[in-house]
Amino acid sequence: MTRYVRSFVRAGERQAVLAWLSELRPLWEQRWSTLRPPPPGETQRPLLRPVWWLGSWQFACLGYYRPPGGTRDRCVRAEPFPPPLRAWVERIGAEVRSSVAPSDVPRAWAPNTCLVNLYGERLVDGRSEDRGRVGDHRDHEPGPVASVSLGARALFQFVDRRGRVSEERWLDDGSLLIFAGPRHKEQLFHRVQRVDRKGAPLPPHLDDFVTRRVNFTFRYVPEEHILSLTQLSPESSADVAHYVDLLAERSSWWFDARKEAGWEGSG
Ligand SMILES: O=C(O)CCC(=O)C(=O)O
Repeated sequence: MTRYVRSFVRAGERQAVLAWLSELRPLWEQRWSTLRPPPPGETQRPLLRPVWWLGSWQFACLGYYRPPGGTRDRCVRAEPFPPPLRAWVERIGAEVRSSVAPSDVPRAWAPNTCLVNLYGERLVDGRSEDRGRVGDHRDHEPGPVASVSLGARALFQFVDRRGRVSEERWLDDGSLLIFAGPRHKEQLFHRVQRVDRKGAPLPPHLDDFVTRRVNFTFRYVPEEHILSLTQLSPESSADVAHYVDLLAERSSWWFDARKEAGWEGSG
């Protein structure tokens, strides 16, 4: 099922989220470990866009959370949701309870992880490259996913495994989209086909990226699969140490987490 709420974000929340975004220095991750060869047939590449995770961080090089096989060493505890996002989570919970069949909502489901995706143009050697898309994929966290959009509208599509469009809709500024159930979570893939070029840039204002849309996807990862830095295997710790150094430069929460783990200077 899907449920779309056109005007979800309230004016005060919008201001508070824009203020939070203006301080954000998102991370450009590499898709694969920089210490081990990529899987056969894959080549190392940066992600298309910079990201930030809240609640728990799923580093691309650790392979993202992918039950049932990929649950160990995938999710690392990250900084908590800031107040305006907590308000969204409360209202998302109410929307989920009123619109999603209870059989599609795991008993302990509560959004405890949020991926913040920035869409726009990357500036490379004075040229601008459009980064307003995401390729076909599924979100493997159990239960509903709730997606809140700010800025330029995006064409969001559900597609089959051959990439044929099954459903599509424009996600407007300030909207909420919830998707849940076997068809939209397990059978179909989803993607962002393009992001409008209209509208003023959004924060953060970065040297090499002009942001025109920010999307927040709220997900649920079972608590037992969210690890502190010290619980990661030695191999995974080595893979993410450099990123944790960068996060510690950008966030006091990560600075403290790195210190608590005794990781200073390990990346
Ligand atoms: O930006 C969007 O609307 C969707 C993002 C997405 O597909 C994801 O975070 O998995």
